[in-house]
Amino acid sequence: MQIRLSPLLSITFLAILPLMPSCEPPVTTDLTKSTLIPQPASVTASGGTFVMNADTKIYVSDSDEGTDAVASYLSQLLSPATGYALEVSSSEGVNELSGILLEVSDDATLGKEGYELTITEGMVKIAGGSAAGIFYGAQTLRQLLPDAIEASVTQEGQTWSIPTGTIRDMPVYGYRGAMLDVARHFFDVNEVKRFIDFLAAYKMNVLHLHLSDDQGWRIEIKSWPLLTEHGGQTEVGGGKGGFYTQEQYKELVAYAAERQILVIPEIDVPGHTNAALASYPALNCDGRAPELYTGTEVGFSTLCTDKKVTYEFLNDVVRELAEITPGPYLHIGGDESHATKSEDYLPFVNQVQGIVKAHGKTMIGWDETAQADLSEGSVVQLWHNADFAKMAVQKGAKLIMSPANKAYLDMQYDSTSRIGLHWAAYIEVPDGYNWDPATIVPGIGREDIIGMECALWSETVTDMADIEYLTFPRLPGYAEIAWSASSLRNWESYEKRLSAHASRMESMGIGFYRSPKVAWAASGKE
Ligand code: TNX
Repeated sequence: MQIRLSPLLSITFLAILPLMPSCEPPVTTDLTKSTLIPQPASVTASGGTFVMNADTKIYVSDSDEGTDAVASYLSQLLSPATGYALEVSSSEGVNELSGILLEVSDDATLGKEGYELTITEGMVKIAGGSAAGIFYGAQTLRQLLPDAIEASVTQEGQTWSIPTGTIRDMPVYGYRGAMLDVARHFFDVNEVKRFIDFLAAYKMNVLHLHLSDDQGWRIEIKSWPLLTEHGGQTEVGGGKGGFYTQEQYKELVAYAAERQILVIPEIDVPGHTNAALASYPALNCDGRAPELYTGTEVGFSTLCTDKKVTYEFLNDVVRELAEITPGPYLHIGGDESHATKSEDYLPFVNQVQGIVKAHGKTMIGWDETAQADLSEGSVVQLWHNADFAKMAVQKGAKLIMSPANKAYLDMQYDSTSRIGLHWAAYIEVPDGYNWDPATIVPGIGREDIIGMECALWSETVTDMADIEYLTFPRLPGYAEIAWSASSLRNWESYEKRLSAHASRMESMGIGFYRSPKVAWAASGKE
């Protein structure tokens, strides 16, 4: 079909062209109009602008621990697009500071993760409760700069201005996580680093790595080398799989730590263990190793819970993982163990909990583990069963909220989404945003919860483009749920801010899902 415009219509069309939005969004001088995600606790504008230029320096005080690292992170973050050196120097003895100053605040009301960002025409000051707070202030500063700051090449002719005013901000939850399943499909070190960068940009602070499942074992365990030599060699669909050496894992832990992100490793037991069972016949009750598995069924495998070698194996795995994991937590899975006899499941979880404790770590388990004798401090991650969550709270445990029908990044947006599952729900962008961890399960409140985590299971996720498509634009919403007070959150405000983030995501090279549920700002690039 051909559409012809009448001459009159085309003239009218030409006449309105100059009124259409240009590619460059207008620069605002009103800080309260900034489209920040997550929404900060308070914003006050003063109507001017600070302009970053080739002479701008980043100052740190010699006495503040950890701020050096944040300063060089910030310098490296802002350098590619600006082309500026953004030299880091000591604030000591400098009379007329002009530039960006990072310092640890003595204002206890900020908490460790809070910050105060004060922007005047001559100066940007980020005062944080600790290096973490300063890091989050730096992420806010990043979002206040024009979207082009995300470009990987120098943006000639761009003015790097920021509206002046003050932002005071701190998170509601101390645990703001995302899980990445590297077992169903393997993602290499660089891909995981990019995922970590996504989390950092939205002030999330936990990366939960699902390191083992039926389809693959992804972390080198030196005392049981076949786990990766054999069990790491494939993935869903029969691809070549892969694994991280302990050195590579440490590299990821360090990369995450530079971004204030804690890595929580998960070894899923006693179910979801076909890759381990295929690697070591002794772990099977009948002493016979199954074939490697490349399908997507769940619930068919189990470690042999009454063999001594099973616990020797787990002790070695937990010991080696604990040695390379500086954070306090180890996740032991525990979900969907349908092949484990029910009378064996609880004693097994109790025993694994003891092993985790013996190696100085705190156990996290999926909600089924609430049935065990939870020790003080153990944490339960809700994914589908509210009764288990209540049981956990009754036993004194704290919860991480990951309800599958709200927080699973592997759920399709709608029935037309090119990848993803839908067993729990279709999760369009507003559905992923419009809920509150503190009210979603009746009887469970704010005080029972340490935070929330979204989860990207990877049965249908094969590469970075797939990760980006399912993660964006939902991730910023999960970050806001975990960071911002529920009284400050509403869809109308969030939708506006998210739509303004489209060109930012484009500059970051993120191939995001252009949800029809979001009125995207015209970026000129569609
Ligand atoms: C359920 S959530 C699982 C995973 C699957 C996921 C797919 C959970 C603890 N177990 O094994 O990958 O659904 O959405």
